Amino acid sequence: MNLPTRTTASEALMANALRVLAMDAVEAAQSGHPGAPMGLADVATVLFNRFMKLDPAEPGWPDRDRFVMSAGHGSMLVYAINHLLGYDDMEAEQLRNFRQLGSRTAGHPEYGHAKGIETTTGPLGQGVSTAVGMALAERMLNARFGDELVDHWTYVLAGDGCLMEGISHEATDLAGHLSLGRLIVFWDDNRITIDGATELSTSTDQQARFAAAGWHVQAIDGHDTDAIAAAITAARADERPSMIACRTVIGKGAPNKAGSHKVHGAPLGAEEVAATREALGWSFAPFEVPAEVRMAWEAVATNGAADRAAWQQRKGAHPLAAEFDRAFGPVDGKALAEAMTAHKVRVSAEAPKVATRKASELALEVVNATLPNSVGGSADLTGSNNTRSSAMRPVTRQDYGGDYIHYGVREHAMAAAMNGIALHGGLRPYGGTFLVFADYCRPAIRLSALMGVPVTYVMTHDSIGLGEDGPTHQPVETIASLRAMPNLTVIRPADAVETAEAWEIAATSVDTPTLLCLSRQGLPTHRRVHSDENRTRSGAYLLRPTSGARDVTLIATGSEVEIAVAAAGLLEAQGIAAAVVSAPSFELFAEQDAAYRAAVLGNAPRLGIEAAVAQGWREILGEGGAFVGMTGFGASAPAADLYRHFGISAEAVAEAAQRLIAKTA
Ligand SMILES: Cc1ncc(C[n+]2csc(CCOP(=O)(O)OP(=O)(O)O)c2C)c(N)n1
Ligand SMILES: [Mg+2]
Repeated sequence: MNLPTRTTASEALMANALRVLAMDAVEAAQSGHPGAPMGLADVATVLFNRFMKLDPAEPGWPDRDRFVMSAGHGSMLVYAINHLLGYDDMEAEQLRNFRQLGSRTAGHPEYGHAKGIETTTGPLGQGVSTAVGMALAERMLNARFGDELVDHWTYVLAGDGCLMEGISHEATDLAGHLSLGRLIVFWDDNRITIDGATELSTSTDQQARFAAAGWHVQAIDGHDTDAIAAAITAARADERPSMIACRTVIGKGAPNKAGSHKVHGAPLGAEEVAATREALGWSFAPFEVPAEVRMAWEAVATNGAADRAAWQQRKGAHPLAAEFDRAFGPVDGKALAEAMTAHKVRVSAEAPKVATRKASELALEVVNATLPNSVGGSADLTGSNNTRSSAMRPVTRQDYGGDYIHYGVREHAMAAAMNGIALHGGLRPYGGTFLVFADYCRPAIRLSALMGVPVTYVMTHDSIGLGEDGPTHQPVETIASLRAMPNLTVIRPADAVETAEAWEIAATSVDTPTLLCLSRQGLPTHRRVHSDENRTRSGAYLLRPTSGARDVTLIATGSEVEIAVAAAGLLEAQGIAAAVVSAPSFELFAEQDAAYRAAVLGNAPRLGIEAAVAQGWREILGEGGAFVGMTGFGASAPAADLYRHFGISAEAVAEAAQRLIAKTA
């Protein structure tokens, strides 16, 4: 391969510009991490100067290379690079206002805050794992659209911390297994973390570890520009994912503090800043960059613009151009709504008694047949999560043309990889595990929510209703904890109709991830009269109205809606008018206007029913409300026995309703 040598003469200067900008911005903020940017400046310079394909004028260009700063505390490196590349939203003013309210230069790089930030990083290990999803998406789209349209690389800078984190072990294992050759990880091997030398806490042979997982591994001096370039060239030539161990000095350039954990996360101080300028021979004022350096960095952008123009031309003449644009464009919500309405007509007529995990599979047949860029998967629970629809076929290292990913027993990496797939664009991922293991992926779910990427989590076995597997597998606090997370839509559908509606919401979401809580056990179809309207979208609605004034309102979710309906029947026999509200999504209900919410909730006393803890219900139930659910962990037994044992039954609900009415009267 004939690799470009764009501007080599001034690479040392280009790198020093990054060092000084990072050092000065941290000094101005009196907060931040100068060590990693200064140590990684040479690696970053060679990568961008000789290899990266990007166009700051078109930051979303689908065939750009992806750059992930997994060591997110080194955010100033990203901001300095993007400033020098000429991104129009990363002016010097942004660097001067590093870490200040309202600036784009947040403490850690945040997706959506500024152009050229491919993913939010900071929670160590997430970046490298998200990048695995990006590199996988690249191969999957390459299989669909070919080299002319999809042919790019994912580059990651990861520190000691990223590689220590458990998620990186899951993710690198998966990347090696799938032989994601378009992924190149630079390990910032500076042997320093916050507490001091890495020998305090790790003895892992990282090179051996990556080699064991099927990676191509090299080790270089991370300050030798030619060695860096040669290693990247060799990495690109190898079919496997590559790890380049870059031996670096943290805070390189600072004469007295380099190499010490003291430069990890504190300003250098005026004296050391001056000494660094002196040592680097840098005579320019803070945020002043000499024209020669600026031009060298801008040449990278100019080259990238030419690459982008050539790609645009190729795409213009490509037979798959329209399909490609559709994959990267908005979801065809109209087509899905039509298909899902037809499905709902069938389901409400047939009224199957199925678990909502099975109903989810039925809905997925519709979603996946309608949206060709839907990508499924499960963390080794495919048969239990019902995530694989009939026409799906697995993605393998030999054939990336499939649309179903066996993530293995790696929940956290699955969630992070799904973020990466969604961020990459062109594909819409969903993936399954047991709801109780949401905690095994929570940090990545949190990033989906924070970034606003429309990933769908298919979480089955959502209560004690899973039965014999027992309390290790029975979520009780999980749903409440997920409802506490901002910008996550949690939906716990009650039957096959609500499940279809939930999938329509999830599959068309633009900037909110969706988490479906689905039952293991069979549930009756409550909605037997078809309505075109997606009632789940309102979050909660009157499922069983009363003929006259209500004496009590029973509000339930998921599998407990059946119990609420039965309890309403018992109460009716006693002359008590009980309305039943199905409340599949608290978040969607909170978005409705006050009049709608008041009409649904009514003025009668309210009783909530959910086989989970009461936390989070008060907003719906009000001060005077009552709750039937769980107060501690579950147990191992058949589901029906457990519901009886824990007092979650139609009889118990009817009694609780009577007590509530008596108390309020
Ligand atoms: C999940 C997580 N745990 C802890 C932290 C806090 N933290 C930030 S940087 C860091 C040390 C990172 O060491 P390394 O990756 O070697 O970075 P370097 O000091 O070399 O810049 C820690 C513990 C974090 N950001 N994320
Ligand atoms: Mg380190």
